[in-house]
Amino acid sequence: MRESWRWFGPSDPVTINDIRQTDATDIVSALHHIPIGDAWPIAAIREHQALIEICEPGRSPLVWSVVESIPVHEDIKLAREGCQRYIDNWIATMENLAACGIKTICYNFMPVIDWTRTDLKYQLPSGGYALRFDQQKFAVFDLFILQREGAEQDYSAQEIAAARGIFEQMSEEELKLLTNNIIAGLPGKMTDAYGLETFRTTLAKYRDIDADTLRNNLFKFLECVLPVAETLGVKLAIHPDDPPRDMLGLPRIICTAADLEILFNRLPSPANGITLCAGTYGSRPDNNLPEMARTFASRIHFSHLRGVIRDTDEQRSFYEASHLNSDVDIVGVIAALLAEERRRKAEGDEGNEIFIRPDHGHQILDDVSKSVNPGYSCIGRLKGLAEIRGVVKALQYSD
Ligand code: DNO
Repeated sequence: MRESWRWFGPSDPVTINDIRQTDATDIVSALHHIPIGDAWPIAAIREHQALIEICEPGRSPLVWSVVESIPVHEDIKLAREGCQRYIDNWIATMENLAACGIKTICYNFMPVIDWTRTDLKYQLPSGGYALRFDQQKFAVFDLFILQREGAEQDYSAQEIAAARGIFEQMSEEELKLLTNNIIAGLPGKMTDAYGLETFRTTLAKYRDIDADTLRNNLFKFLECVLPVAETLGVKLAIHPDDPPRDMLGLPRIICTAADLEILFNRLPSPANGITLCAGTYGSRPDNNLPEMARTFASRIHFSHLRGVIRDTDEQRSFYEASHLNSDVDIVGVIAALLAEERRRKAEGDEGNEIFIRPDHGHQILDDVSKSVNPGYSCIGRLKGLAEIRGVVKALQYSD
């Protein structure tokens, strides 16, 4: 198991030398400054790699091992005429990364929005802060701020009334914040930031795209990408849709074990793999994470370890809990990942380790007064990593 840490590049308030002090060995990063749809040139990849890998003699080395993510242009998701150009660019990026030795690639196929939360500073009983997704606030956005055509059909009369009540209580400031959280996107997002009007226009492009169509568009994309990935020895790791269900009238197709079965039955290529994001899949009560980790073990190249606690009365709402105390059985997931690594080793595939990273951390201690990318605090993530590391050691000891 390789301990990795996400770095957003030179503007990340958590520097490479800070990360070095966590004792993580691998870096997860991307070229966020290159416009979505363009190919990443080798020179730009090498420049970023040098920022990560060149260090003073005697210091612990860090390696850029995982890309999170190469964004998939909306035209590919929509299978629009002319999208082949973007697929070719995506493949060129993958080839260039492989030429630089970076061969584990996370990506996602979420239309229009990437990962989404309604609250970025949800206060915990400890006084620290977490990220939260609140279904009622999301309904406020959808029904009363965005005023999406047909939105009322997606909510019960009771839900609409509750959302109206909340909307009427919210200040201008709060409404603006909620809107920004949803349409401006969160760090690491692989979609553009929108204004309300462009957001509506972009959503409208998906009017005729249902889940089957979107799935077919993913297959068309992968049919072009997988053969090249196989030749290059690249492992692709699709990230689930977060939160894992349809939203804003958009289909979301990587949400459950059943979705993954469909993907692998259709495209069994060994290059076709997943990012097991425990927190994302775990925000649905019908996903059993240790079981998913065992079922799809050979497909897991990368894992985001974190947990969520779902509201008891509204299971679609959740907050990001501490890494080990949540509704997600992280210890069970880690045990399954370690078992898979033992299997790979026994079969002679020793170097094929799983990259894990402590996903989103709380904002605690010095994080609170610093500028922090939501979810990507230093101390909060380090606490998560330390807890995960403890579990790994304990499980390895008892083997
Ligand atoms: C959130 C992340 C996502 C993820 C992309 C993967 O913290 O897990 O931003 O990086 O959606 O493609």
